[in-house]
Amino acid sequence: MPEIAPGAFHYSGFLDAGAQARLARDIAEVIAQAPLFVSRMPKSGLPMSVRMTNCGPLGWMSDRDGGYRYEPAHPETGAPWPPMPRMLLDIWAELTGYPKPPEACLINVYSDEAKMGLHQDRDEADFNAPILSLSLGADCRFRLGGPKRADRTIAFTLSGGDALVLSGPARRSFHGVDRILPSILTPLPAPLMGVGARVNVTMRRVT
Ligand code: MD6
Ligand code: FE
Repeated sequence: MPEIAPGAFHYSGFLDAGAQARLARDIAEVIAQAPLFVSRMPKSGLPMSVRMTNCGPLGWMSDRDGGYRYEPAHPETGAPWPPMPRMLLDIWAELTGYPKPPEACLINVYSDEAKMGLHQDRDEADFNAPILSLSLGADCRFRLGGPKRADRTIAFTLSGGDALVLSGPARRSFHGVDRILPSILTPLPAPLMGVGARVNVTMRRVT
């Protein structure tokens, strides 16, 4: 039932309201230590519409000259990323069963107008490890395709509290966020209120 395409698992309502509030508190603490920043597209230098930060040993970022990559420290403060909250490590173990812990956790913050173009997560050395995402706040229209950009896609609603695992054949599938759906009725839990409309965290193995 949660397998929406081979290797792609959508756990609708995985986090109840209490768990969403605890995750929001953990993410607010990460943001307090590692402020949100704006990554830029390689070459063009155009800013992405999401703001981001990271926790764990490595963090994902992008800028005009260095391109997409993982770094051990925040691009603006120079400080190492804060540790990954226990709750995220536990959920990784529960949903992926992968024998090693995630090395990177990217936190993306969407305004009502933000989106994320169709992309593959391929800056990691290990494609055998799944990627696990958790969402908070507003619903979004999420699009999932196949290993080639031109492959047929499906679209579905990803809501606050949902988990999504891309593993096996879906690990290399193109995916993106078409748009954030109206957020008045689905605000981010208290400690994140006002930061944006939607927060998504993705945990990965990198090396
Ligand atoms: C987002 N998610 O939900 C963007 N990537 O805002 C992703 O890019 C993503 O949800 C890999 C695996 C799961 C994901
Ligand atoms: Fe992705």
